[in-house]
Amino acid sequence: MSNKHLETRLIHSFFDRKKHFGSLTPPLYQTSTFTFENAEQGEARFAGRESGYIYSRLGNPTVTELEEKIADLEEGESGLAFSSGMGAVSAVIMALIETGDHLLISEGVYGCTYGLLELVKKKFKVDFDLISMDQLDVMEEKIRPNTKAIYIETPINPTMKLVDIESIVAIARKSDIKVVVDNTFCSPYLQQPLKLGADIVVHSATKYIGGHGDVIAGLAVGSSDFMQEVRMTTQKDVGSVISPFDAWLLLRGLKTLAIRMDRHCMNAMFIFEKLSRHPKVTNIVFPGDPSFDQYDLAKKQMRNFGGLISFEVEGGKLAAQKVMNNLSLVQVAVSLGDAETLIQHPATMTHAVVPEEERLKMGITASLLRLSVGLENPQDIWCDLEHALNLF
Ligand code: 3LM
Repeated sequence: MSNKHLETRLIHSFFDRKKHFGSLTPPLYQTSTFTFENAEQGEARFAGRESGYIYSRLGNPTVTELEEKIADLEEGESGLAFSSGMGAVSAVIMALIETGDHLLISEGVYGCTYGLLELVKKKFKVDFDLISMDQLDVMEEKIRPNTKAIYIETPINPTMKLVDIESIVAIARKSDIKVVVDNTFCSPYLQQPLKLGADIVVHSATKYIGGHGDVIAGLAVGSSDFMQEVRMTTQKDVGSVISPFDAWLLLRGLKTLAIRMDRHCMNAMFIFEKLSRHPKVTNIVFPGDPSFDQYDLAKKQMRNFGGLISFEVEGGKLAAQKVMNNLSLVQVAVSLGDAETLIQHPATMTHAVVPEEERLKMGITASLLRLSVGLENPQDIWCDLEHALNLF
């Protein structure tokens, strides 16, 4: 379907409606297993001589529809769906590494991704270096013969720093190093890392792709060979598969991704302009800020600037907590990309697991708040934020 615009591809399906009574939306195959016509057919399917479904951990038609759709949207060869974003991240990382390997990681990643890296370091002796991705010469120096992959987020959760995907890919290409991009903050509507040369894209689909705060899920896209390896090893045998119902909810969420993202971006720009003029806001990071030092990069690799803003208030943790406690419309919650505007305190919430020294190097201070601007009327969001800031 790649010859149509992304907005159209988000809505239309791959399945053959004629085979499903003309059903407009993809049918939900809420089944754990699939019956065989006879023993021989079961044997042939297990042996791979005959295609067809066997058991929903190995594949399910509703899930296939979602996997084909995300591959199409990211313009990759093959997609896979998982029971969470961490399911996608861990399956991809585990498929890439062997004991003794080394990884380069953007200085700043989601807290549980950092936790996973610490775990594989301890259990499987896979070392990693956190690198400030704007120092490309330092990065080249850190590449070892056993470096398997460069894993980045852009924008980085929650510091909103960007990583230049094309520059990273150029360095990785000099050796046989895979580039993995966590595209959660953008969704394929705002950024398509594979088109910039990355090898694998992962998503927490819990966020913008689901968009309604009712699903925990993950997605990954890459070459057919690599995704098949993931499917048959770190997904099938480890077992982090999405339920058919959650896949169906994501297919529903995707239909409105483009209009939701446009509104998230518009609202975030409005809130950024207000927040940046507020005397109690001491620092603000938003890729759409014309004075942001990566503004040109944001314009180059993103379609628009996204719905997330991070900002600091004077007075450290207590001041940040007071602001959160003074809000009433904006909800104090982790996660992002939902219709509701959400605020959280990364140092004590999403990134609490990262040791303080690393956290500060990443730019996650005690004063930092992360705002996921929702779909409400932006005046109402600002009214609530302004009130909370004025009160502390
Ligand atoms: C959060 N983030 O509030 P799930 N990659 C990125 C993410 O932001 C996340 C994941 C992967 C948040 C979740 S914190 C307890 C809540 C960039 C999740 C993992 O497994 O679907 O949660 O995705 O920043």
